[in-house]
Amino acid sequence: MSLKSIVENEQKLEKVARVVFNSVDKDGSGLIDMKELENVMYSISNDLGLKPPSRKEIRDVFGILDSDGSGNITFYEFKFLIKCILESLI
Ligand SMILES: [Ca+2]
Repeated sequence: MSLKSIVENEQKLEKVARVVFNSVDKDGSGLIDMKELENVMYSISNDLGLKPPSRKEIRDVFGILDSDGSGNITFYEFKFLIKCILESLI
């Protein structure tokens, strides 16, 4: 399964995003908070061999993703992040 085929297929994207979302949502609340986003950003940058994100970068990403300003990231907001990450890797 190529990255391109995931990005271009809404159902595949949904499936991938759901698996990642559940692994990020450590407390199973159905929402991702700042701490949970911080953990995932650290592990992604680590996996990709990039330097760890700064607090500002984490806050910026959180602010972009939390588009309604609720203080949590919903699954749909998160799915958008996954799509952007995959697209950046293609
Ligand atoms: Ca949570």
